[in-house]
Amino acid sequence: MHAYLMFSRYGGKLAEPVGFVLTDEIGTLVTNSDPGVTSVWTGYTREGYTPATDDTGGFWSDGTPATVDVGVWGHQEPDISMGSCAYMRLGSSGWRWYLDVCDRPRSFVCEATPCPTESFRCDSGRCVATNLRCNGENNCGDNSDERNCPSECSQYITDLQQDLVYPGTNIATYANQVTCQWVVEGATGGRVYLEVSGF
Ligand SMILES: [Ca+2]
Repeated sequence: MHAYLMFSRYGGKLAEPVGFVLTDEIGTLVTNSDPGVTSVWTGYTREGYTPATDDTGGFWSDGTPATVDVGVWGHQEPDISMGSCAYMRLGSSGWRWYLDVCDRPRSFVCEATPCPTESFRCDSGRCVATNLRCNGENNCGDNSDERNCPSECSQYITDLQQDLVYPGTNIATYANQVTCQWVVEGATGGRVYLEVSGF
């Protein structure tokens, strides 16, 4: 869990053991870099997950939804009663994916390098200084440093359980002639009712 939190805080990503082939290749990389390592944390966790319609969900280390189904190797694996964090272990039949309690000390394997302290990871993977985020300039090149800024007009809205009014108390008045991009994401099949009352 410490690895998971550290990576998500700095925009890194622990390896995703999606399927037999990828998991085995990750395991080979680990073994080649340090032959003494026979188990490593990977990027899947169920910590903080609230089962809704099924009980197989969780998250990758970048916060995106995942499911234990994607990396299952054998019948009824992995056993989700064993813990909430995923690790890979080298056994007689190669590397396999298991779940364990999250606080055990263990090496970990990443597929995206975390950005240094005081920097922000762009969607493109590039790192820019934290103080360039939400400064009104496109420093990332893909504008990802200017999205979801509390004081800017661009917003990513997912909580559609209730009526939302923008600008509300949580969004500042923005300057004239700025380009705003609002992304509204709701449940599949749902409808978004948008009303513009004035500019
Ligand atoms: Ca910027």
